[in-house]
Amino acid sequence: MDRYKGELLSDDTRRFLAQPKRMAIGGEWVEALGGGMLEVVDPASGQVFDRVPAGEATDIDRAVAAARRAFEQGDWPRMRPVDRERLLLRLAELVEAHAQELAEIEALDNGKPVTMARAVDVALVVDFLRYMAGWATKIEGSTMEVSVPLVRDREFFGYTRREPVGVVGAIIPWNFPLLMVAWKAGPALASGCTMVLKPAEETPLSALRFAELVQQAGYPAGVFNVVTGHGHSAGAALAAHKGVDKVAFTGSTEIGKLVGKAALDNMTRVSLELGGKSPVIVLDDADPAVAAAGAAQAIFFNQGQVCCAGSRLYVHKSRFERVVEGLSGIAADMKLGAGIEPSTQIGPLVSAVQQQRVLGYIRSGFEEGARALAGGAAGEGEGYFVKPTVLVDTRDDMRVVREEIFGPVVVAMPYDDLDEVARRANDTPYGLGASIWSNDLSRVHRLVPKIKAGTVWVNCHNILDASMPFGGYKQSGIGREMGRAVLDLYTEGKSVIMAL
Ligand code: TXE
Repeated sequence: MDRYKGELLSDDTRRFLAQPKRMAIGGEWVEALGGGMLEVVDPASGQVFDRVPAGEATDIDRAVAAARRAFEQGDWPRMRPVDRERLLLRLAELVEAHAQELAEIEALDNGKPVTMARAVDVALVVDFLRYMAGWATKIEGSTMEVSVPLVRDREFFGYTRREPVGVVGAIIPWNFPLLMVAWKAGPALASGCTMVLKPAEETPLSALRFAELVQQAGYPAGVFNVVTGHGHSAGAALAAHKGVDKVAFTGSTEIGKLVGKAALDNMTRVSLELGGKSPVIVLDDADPAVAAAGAAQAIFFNQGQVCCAGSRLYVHKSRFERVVEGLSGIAADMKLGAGIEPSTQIGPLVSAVQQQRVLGYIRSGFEEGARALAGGAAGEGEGYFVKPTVLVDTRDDMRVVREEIFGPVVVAMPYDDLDEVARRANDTPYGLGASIWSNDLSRVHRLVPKIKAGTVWVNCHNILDASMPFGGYKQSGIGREMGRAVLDLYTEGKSVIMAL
């Protein structure tokens, strides 16, 4: 465990790692009632380097009760919108001040390159919290002219209000642990909700550190609670809890369906951000070198563990050889290593389970006739590495083309014409993202409406901005996070009609 004491870690991170981990419930730092603990594993070495409480249903009960109290009593419900804005700005400032520490925690816990964690994950968190802070004072209703045919002799006045939905139960995955905390906490805290967060069992650390910063920013006790624990116990209890008013879930489509059903059983509002199999479509006018670099970034960013990763590459047949060659060259040159090493470009996958899942997909591709132009195997060493992999000779019916792999594996296929590629791009149960690579504006604009995906990028991929709604068509989910759109998920509409 020398790595964790060595020069690669800042003093702040070492201090955080050294302290015993407890859950944040009602302003207190508590152990799980059942006393259980979860081991936190370093994906670069397979070694356990920390432990967090294994919260269960009873812990969820007390966290929801704390969130309910904070929602209905005390300072939070009386707080002015401008004060909620000030608190969120303060929180953003604290995250920014601790950017390096948070990036190091992400790199250790998830395996992702620390440089990326700082430049992308933490930077996006800061931007998003600031963006949501601005909305706290801009949650508005409208006034209406109400006229009633039956009662013509009376005048009416109507207006709408948007009220915080209440207690939010947020369940998040391990691929962007801190960013997913912010995607749920930003709108919840801006709109006046309180929340209980259940981070992924693989990556609980940054959520706990974030909870400390929430406390430091001055939020009232019980507004933001964290219960660490397993999905099948703590997660399932949160999704089905009658005291929760809104469930916000990001994760697999399979679990998303369970969570959605459990929430709807109580008619709890629910938003789901789920899996994807996003196409990257290269038109015949695209510069092959630019397209190859773009396709590499689309799939290899975050080791391919991105819900909108560009995992299916469709290249016009006139450009196919050159783009795929360029992409394979980039893949072969990428430096694998521990996320905490500053020179690492590709870290390990998050867990042994995920590594085996991804290697299993690669094997199934080979069995069905695919060929690897790069990668195709585990990386060296103890960690859960998978080499960046480019598969060709794939057909549309293969599992590697149809199913979400969630690793650094892309399938590359040639196509003939635009109608064909639009049909094949849409031939998937998912619809989260897509990118089009071309400078031919007319054809790009004709293609965009045909693609059934929540985000279409043109000459870029995986670009996110706080102001741009993000979410999926089809089995990629329900609802849009970020942008103005997210406020609808965290507020309830009320129509007020008054007879004058
Ligand atoms: O996800 P899960 P897993 C996809 C990706 C990956 C696969 C499996 O393809 O290979 O899912 O990953 C909590 N009730 N994505 O198993 O299980 C769990 O504790 C309530 C895509 O890690 O969906 C965690 O907090 N909650 C995805 C969260 O759900 C439950 C990101 C996500 O875990 C639960 C992650 C239950 N019964 C995986 N079971 C994306 N779209 O970004 C688990 N959880």
